[in-house]
Amino acid sequence: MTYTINSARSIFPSTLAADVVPATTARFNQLSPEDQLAWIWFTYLEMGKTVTIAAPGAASMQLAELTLNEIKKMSFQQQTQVMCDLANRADTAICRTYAIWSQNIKLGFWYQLGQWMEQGIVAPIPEGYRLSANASAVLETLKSLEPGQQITILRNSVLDMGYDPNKLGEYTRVTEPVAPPQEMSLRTDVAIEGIDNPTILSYMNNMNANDFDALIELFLADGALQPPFQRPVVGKEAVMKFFREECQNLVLVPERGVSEQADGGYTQIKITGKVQTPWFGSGVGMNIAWRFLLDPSNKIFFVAIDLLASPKELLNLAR
Ligand code: 45D
Repeated sequence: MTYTINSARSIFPSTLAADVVPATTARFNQLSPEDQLAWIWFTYLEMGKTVTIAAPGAASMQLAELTLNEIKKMSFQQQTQVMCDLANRADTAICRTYAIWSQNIKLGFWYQLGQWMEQGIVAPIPEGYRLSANASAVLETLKSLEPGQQITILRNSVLDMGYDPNKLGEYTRVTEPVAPPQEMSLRTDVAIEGIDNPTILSYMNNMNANDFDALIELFLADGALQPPFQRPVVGKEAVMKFFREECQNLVLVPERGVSEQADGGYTQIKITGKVQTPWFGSGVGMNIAWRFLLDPSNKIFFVAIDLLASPKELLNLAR
């Protein structure tokens, strides 16, 4: 048997992903725009008790600066309208600008608005705003989740905002500049209990060093990478674009793994461990599994990254 991307997606089928994340996001998306904004605000306050968001790099803020300054000059009423438009995915100039920003620029934009809301520069959520019963129920669900799951839901709510980019026709994404890879002398190597496969170790080490040129060479030309709760990104070029746009300054802390022969001389390897995002640093360790399928020449044909259902899943290396 030879593998397809589709069949590769179901290696290590007993891996339990945090399905509560897309389920909660779907419930959030049913709320009214006003409720969505207030919900995010209360979530942000709630999470602020235990974790802090790190200020984004100057480069990503600069790309949102024109829009931020425009909003800063508006009346409270206009500002509230802009935020509702974004939640509503309306067709406005700001919603169109927002639509072509990369993930980190969108997050940086809201980071700044959040700061300004706290400082009274941008319209706050009205004093005494009462969430609808549905919104309160979604907030209660969120409170019961692990921090890694909470920040993923918060991120989803931001990424889904703005005008639908699929309706834009042709456009060029606005993305942060890519920083050079970390200098060799500063790099550290991961150690993974049960794993000595050089491709896997290089994957982790190159990602941690932001060395995407070396990282992409570990993949087959038609290789694929599947981020949590997403469709696979297929082909070296698309995967490289994804690395450059969304993977700068991640910290991968793989802990243990299992490796076994699969059909046709392939090798399947499952690794579990933690991942930190630059937005929350070591304050939030997400529980992650990587499910790799390597071809007979030890190149990556497929890798899925899963956000795990619970810390218990870190020990699940069953086939
Ligand atoms: O509307 O091996 C206000 C891959 C109120 C690559 C607000 C990976 C109103 C391969 C509060 C102002 C990437 C797949 C809004 C590994 C309002 C690989 C603001 C995995 C919106 C390991 C809200 C990486 C704000 C992973 C400021 C799993 C919200 C990375 C900010 C995960 C939310 C990263 C932020 C995550 C969320 C980052 C900053 C989940 C960041 C989340």
